[in-house]
Amino acid sequence: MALLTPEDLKNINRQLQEADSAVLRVTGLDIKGVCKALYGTSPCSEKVGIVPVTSGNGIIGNFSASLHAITQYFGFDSFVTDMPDVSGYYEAVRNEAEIILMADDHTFLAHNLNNGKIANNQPCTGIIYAEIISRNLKTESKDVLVVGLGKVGFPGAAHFVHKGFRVYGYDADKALLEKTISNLGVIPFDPSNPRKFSMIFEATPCANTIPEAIISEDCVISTPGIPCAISEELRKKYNVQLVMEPLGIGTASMLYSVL
Ligand code: NAI
Ligand code: PYL
Ligand code: MG
Repeated sequence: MALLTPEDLKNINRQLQEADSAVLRVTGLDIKGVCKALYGTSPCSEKVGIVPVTSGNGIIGNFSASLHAITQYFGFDSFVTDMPDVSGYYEAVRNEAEIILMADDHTFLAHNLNNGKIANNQPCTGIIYAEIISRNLKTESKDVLVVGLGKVGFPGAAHFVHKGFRVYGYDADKALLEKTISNLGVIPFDPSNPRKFSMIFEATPCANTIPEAIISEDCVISTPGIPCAISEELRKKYNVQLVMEPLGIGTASMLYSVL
């Protein structure tokens, strides 16, 4: 998994507010509204225990603090444990956490201890970023391009298929593309024979994966992928509506899904 850096998480509150405005412009709902529509749940000040994890590459500066800010932003009553790892988990439960948030280098989970529901960040991120595009008010088109069909992109593509979209898919990994074609029935997209899209969902760890030839005017690009999939120059030139944020939207999706 591509790991976040402390730099990615700088000014998380401002990044969340900007993402919320972008989601509102695209869908007519804010992030809370999209989550509520998607999962049929709403937070009620549930107590969330955030447990720092030292294994693998270790603590990411700003990660737990960002989760604290994000959970507060969405109406949860959260705290970061003093201790990491198993001791931190013990501390969270002893302090009456109802939901645990914790991440190592492979898995970022939300576990609701009251109802047993558990969520993984990658599918939850793919689904919410796809849901945002599927609620695009600006076009009647049902054509969407998904770039990157990995652990975030594949569930996003599946969500579009489930919602009745005509889904075009591309991944640099040919085997993964073939698997997605046969499992989901997506239409393979050939970058050497491009066409324009008004909706693009991108989930790769690479920059500039969206070339000019596929962007239409006022295109909506929804991308959890870090770094950004499109250059600032192209974004301005095509008046692209960009939904991109490093942690909060996916975390909200996880939390609403376990309520
Ligand atoms: P993954 O490694 O499972 O999938 C990435 C896919 O992108 C791979 O299948 C790879 O072949 C493909 N790819 C790489 N370069 C490409 C290119 N130039 N064109 C087309 N396909 C290309 O990774 P995962 O877990 O799906 O994460 C994707 C991105 O999303 C990462 O940058 C990750 O950090 C980010 N992420 C962001 C979150 C958020 O809340 N904003 C949450 C979770 C992940
Ligand atoms: C959750 C993100 C989204 C993108 N990449 C994922 C990532 O960076 N995962 C690793 C998270 C590790 C957190 C660390 C800590 O500070 O507790 N163990
Ligand atoms: Mg996110």
